[in-house]
Amino acid sequence: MKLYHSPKAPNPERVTNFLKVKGKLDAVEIEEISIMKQEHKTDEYRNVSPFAQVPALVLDDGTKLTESRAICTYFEGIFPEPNLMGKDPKEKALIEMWDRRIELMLFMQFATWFRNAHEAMAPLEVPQSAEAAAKGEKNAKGFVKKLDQHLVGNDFVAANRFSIADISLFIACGFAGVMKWQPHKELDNLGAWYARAGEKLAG
Ligand SMILES: N[C@@H](CCC(=O)N[C@@H](CS)C(=O)NCC(=O)O)C(=O)O
Repeated sequence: MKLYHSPKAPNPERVTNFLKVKGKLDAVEIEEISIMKQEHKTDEYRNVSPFAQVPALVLDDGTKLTESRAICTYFEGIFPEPNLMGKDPKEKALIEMWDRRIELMLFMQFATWFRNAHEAMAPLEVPQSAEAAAKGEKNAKGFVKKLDQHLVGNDFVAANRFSIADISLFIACGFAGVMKWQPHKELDNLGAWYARAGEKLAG
């Protein structure tokens, strides 16, 4: 199977870090797609990913998976250990709940801010909107404050153990630096969690 990856871009990094924690990075052939060079906009790549986004996973039978969480669900199924998406209905629901919140209330909001404010994104976000950027920034920063409170007494984001939700949040915190924002350095509980999650990701 082949994974289309853009190093440093947060959604692809969620998938490669998920695989890394599983110890299975070698199980996929990786092809790098440069978003900055707009390689994801070619007809050839659109044939893999109709929305021209990275990551994408193409299975050996030709099936195309083009949502990072769906790709992780597939990897969780074929590489069950260590479990990262929940072992029973309650854990699965809690982990999905937090991972979706991180995706919708942090990733999406941060992306709106970054794409509408950063000069490197100008060719991809036409036209950029200062109003949209301000809204995304406010929403992302508001969510992270709530998350910091959630982490009082919780070592990890969901179900009292390391999971895909921690991987998503860790990647988001690191990527926030492109807007000179380091939420884990501003908020104490998030900072302590960042150190714990970093240890798990380092193996
Ligand atoms: N919902 C998708 C989002 C994928 C996505 O937005 N990927 C970004 C990189 S982090 C991308 O391909 N951006 C290129 C563009 O928007 O032109 C997923 O989770 O995989």
